Amino acid sequence: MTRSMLARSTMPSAQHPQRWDIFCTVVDNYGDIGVCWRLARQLAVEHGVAVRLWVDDLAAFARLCPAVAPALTLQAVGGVEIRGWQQPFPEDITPADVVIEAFACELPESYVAAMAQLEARPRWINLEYLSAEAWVADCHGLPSPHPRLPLTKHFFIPGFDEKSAGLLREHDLLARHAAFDADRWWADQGGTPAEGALTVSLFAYENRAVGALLGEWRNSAQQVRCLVTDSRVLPSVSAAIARPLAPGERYHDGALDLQVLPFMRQEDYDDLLAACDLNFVRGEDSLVRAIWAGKPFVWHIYPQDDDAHRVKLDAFLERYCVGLSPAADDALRAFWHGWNAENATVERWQAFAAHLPEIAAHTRIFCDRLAQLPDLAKTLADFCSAPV
Ligand code: TRH
Repeated sequence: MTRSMLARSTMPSAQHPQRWDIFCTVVDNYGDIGVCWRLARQLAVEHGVAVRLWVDDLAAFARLCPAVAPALTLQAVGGVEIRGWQQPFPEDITPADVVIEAFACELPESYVAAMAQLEARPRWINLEYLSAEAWVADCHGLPSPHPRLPLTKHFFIPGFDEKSAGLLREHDLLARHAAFDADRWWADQGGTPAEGALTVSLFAYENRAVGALLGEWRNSAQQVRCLVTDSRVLPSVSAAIARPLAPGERYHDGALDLQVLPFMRQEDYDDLLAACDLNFVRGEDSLVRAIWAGKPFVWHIYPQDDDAHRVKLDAFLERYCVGLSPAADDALRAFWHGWNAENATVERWQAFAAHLPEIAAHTRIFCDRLAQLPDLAKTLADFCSAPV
């Protein structure tokens, strides 16, 4: 297969570098490939460039994009050329005009050497993890010269203001959410929720507070329709109800109506977020998608050994909570901190739930404000087309 065989939905634009390589290693979970896949598609579809996405774990990729065949080391999906990143790396690959190493994954040595041989040196980007912390403003865009070769890498850091790389957002995402037909979606999930029910999606890591949360919902005056994703939180749910639950199963107890969903296509996960009143999300990519859904959410941050995640969580809360009433602010922070504590709790759930209408209006404004910033694919395309 050659590049010319790849589908193109828009004509390449004249000003952007035309060939892009994105390298992705799947460390654990789905965030690394989730981000790279969105970026690759958006660059191809909205910026009309030829993208080659190198992924070391096609089986993980296929879970969120079932069109990917794990056994094929070369294939085209959604306008993107997908390559299995195997060892040893092929010697005959010509580096692209822009080379993105996602989340500091290490590029093949032979590939880096080939980059240095090219007359027009590629733009080399290290796409970092998202952070709301203040240091991002000082580090985003910084150059890092190679110690031996005539190459310079630039740091690209996604974030929440114009001094960062911005956030991934397709140009039509908010319009798609606005046009989303929730009634129809719920009908496909086995029935519209009871009148006045709180609808919740639950995507998280293992969490000891799940039992207490399900207890709150079971005893609540309001019906709770909870959709649990097939993720690391599922064993916590099964343990809490003392019954193994598999995708497709449903469980009723008191006011709680709980349903387990199979792991879904990435696009379908967006619909889930749009359909629910409250979304529990985790990691990086689902956090950003929850913001764009414009609904209240609770973030289970990826835990780090040195507790760096707590600083990151608070930096995000500082931005997100601006403008909330003191009572809603207190309840939200207490609940988020409890959910993320080592001995997790459901601190002030009832106060948090009581403030959901205010938090919903607030999140809508937060979403619209962030949508005024250029999205990550655009910042990247502009940066890479600027003269060196
Ligand atoms: O899977 P994650 O926990 O990924 C994390 C983070 O990226 C973290 O920063 C990183 O250090 C760690 O991995 C290694 O959560 P995240 O980032 O939300 O990614 C999940 C992806 O999976 C996201 O793109 C949404 C997608 N998804 C589906 O496609 N289908 C599903 O059913 C679900 C639940 C998620």
